[in-house]
Amino acid sequence: MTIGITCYPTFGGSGVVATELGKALARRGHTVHFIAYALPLRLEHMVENVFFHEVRVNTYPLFEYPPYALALASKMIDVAQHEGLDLLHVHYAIPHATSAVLARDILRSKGIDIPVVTTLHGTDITLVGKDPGFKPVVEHAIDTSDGVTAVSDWLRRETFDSFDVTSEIEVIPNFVDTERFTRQPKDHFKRAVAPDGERLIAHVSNFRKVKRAVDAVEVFARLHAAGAWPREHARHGEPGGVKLLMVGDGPDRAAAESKAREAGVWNEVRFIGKQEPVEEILSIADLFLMPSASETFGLAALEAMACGVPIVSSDVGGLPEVNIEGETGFLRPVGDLEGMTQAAQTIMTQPDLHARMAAAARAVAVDRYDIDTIVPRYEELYARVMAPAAPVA
Ligand code: GMT
Repeated sequence: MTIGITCYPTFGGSGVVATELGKALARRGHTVHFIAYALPLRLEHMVENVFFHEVRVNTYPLFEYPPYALALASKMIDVAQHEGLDLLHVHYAIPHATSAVLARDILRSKGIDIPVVTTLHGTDITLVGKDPGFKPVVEHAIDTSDGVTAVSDWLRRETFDSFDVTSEIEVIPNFVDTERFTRQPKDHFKRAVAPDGERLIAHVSNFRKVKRAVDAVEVFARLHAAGAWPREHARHGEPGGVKLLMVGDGPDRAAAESKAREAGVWNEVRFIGKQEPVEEILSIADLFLMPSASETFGLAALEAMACGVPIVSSDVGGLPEVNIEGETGFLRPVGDLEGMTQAAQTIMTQPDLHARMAAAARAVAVDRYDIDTIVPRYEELYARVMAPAAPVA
């Protein structure tokens, strides 16, 4: 198949999922054309059968707001016509699904039939899409897409609860390449961030408000202040000490840094910015903190789990589908910093429990969310939406 994929290229999990999907489809023999305003982050090395088409919006003095959605639709039409697309798959409804539906309808008027698949990811449904300024447009885009997927059962339910839509929505969860995301300790890296053999707690996010990165620092500070972990382990002859790795960048980074200073743990927290390949960092982590206010799936947690890292996360959205309470980690209510601290302490102070959760985290990632299990489900959906409609009897 020749597939057009549109996503946000620079920010967040939906772009990561779209890019990894495109690369996997290309490895499986399809041709993939990315259509976006910049080269997607994880597409930095171009791959065979993968092409990139940049959307450029012409500026004009009259346009206080550049009409990106229209420029994107025009580019989709252009790529569909010249590259012979069989299908458009857009990630994140706003405005991608609307642009794709418009492009499809214009192409149809030229005798070219290209179905549209829309994948709902997160705030396109839980936040931005609900805004009355977008809602009717999002509903139209969902109901007129030829196929719609959601990344978790929770997101599917939430879409039906919050929007007046009747389309079928298929749950195709996010996935991880469990061969790449696996425990492969990088000693040089571990030595650099934990020279005295400290245990490592990791938080990876884009530091938007919804990620509550400040909570990650606060939980760590409480854990550190409790001091139980280092003393316990020192008694068993293990090196004491624990450090927090804050990976990523974004609006709340300064607030998280201030919290680390105020809480007196500045020397124990390393803000290492955006880092790729993230699997090398996850590989040396002992625990992953995801205290988000909202999370439709929690791709960063899944990537950590694939690397054998237990999770302490908030109990919100689709996270309980990924992080299984008591098995792969613990879930606590959003903002329950004491609960999260105790959960982290429980895992870090009980080596047997830690080992069991680490193994279960890896097993859940491999058994339920492996790239080779999930990507064929998209191929099946593509085949279904491309099949000609059965004639009416
Ligand atoms: O919805 C967003 O805020 C953006 C989106 C993204 O591009 O990062 O995030 C969502 O999609 C990810 C991939 O499907 C999910 O893993 C994240 O849980 C989800 N983020 C939120 O729901 C906040």
